[in-house]
Amino acid sequence: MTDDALDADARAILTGNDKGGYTIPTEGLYPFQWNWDSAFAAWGFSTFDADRAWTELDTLFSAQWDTGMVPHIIFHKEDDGYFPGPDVWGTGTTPASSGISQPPVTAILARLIHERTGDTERLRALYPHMLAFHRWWRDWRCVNGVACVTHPWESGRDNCPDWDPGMANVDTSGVGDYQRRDTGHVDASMRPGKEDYDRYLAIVYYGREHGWDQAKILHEGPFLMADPAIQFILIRANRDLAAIAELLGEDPSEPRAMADEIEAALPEIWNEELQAYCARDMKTGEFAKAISSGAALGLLAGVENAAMEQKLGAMWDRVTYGIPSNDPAADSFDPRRYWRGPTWPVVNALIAVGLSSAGRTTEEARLRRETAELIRNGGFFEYFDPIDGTACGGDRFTWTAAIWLAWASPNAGEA
Ligand code: 9WN
Repeated sequence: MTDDALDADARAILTGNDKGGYTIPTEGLYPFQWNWDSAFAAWGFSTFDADRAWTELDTLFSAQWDTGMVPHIIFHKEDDGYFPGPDVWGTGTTPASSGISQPPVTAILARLIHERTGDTERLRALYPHMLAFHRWWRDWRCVNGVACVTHPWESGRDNCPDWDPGMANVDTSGVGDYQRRDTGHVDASMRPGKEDYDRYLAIVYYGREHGWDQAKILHEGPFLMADPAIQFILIRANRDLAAIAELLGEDPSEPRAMADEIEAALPEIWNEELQAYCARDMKTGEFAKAISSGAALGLLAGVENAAMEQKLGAMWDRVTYGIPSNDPAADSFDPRRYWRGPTWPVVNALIAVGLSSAGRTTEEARLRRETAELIRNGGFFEYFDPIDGTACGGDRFTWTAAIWLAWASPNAGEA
């Protein structure tokens, strides 16, 4: 397929996955609206339909809780094809939604969408919602500036070895039987294992049993780990929100202060042994055992650290295509099993946004070339084996199509 034909196919994927104001990540495997997937979808739409791009974000924020949280899944319509569905989450919201969030990339992408489309009024309408979302992260997920997740799904990097220390202490004795749906759509060898799922559910049940009481979940819940990716995303997202505030004539001091506070907490997640910023269990202090793509998102935040860059460079050089989700030198590396090794085009795109901002054009071009090769050879799949490029997970995937249009395609223009 030529690049022009790929552009056309990517647009067809976005419009095909459009369920009316929101897109699903892919048919079958993920039949609802997902938080960070939608932010990427909006970026993709902005290359050919500005109005539809902003609508995607408006629909996402229409499910925002009074607390400011934007849920990780919004169950607009019933569908038995996914587990756990709304009954399992039991949040009682309208529209039905899950009880946790996902990486807050909306401000980063809304700023890029605005640069492309110039729709200041649509951005203005979103601003207070994005600010409330960032405040929620500050109040309910940051511990003295260290950004944490209360469930691996909240990180968006579900079964990354980053979460192994915290997951090991999750009690699954009350979980009982359940029927997974994901392995009916894609090969089980590419998905998280049964033990992972038992623990995912144990954490969900805790939230439901405690009425999604945020203080309870943060201070007494079964899982609380510092997430370097969210730490870096929040630094960048708050700086972008401050820039948006300035553009709109609003006061940028609050998002700026949030960025500064989170950046000042970085020493808390510095792993001396690995010479990198790492996931860390906030209950035990234990660090993750390997460097992950979470650390690579330091480039998105513009955090400079020579020792870590050297480690990240070595990790990148161990594969052929893109930044791997887990270091190939680690025992836990598995090139096709979900977040334990494969590369994700969306994560590569986020890293590239940071490289572009820093004027690091050679590395940005390499990352773009490698990601484009994966898509040209394998199609618009969810993720890829970073060594041989095998396409994995769901096909005709919204966010892969979106980042092709907005970044990886030679016709995309600047990230
Ligand atoms: C749980 C939709 C989502 C992504 C996540 C990815 C995966 C869900 C799952 O799919 O997570 O949220 O059931 O596996 O890990 O990043 O947003 O594409």
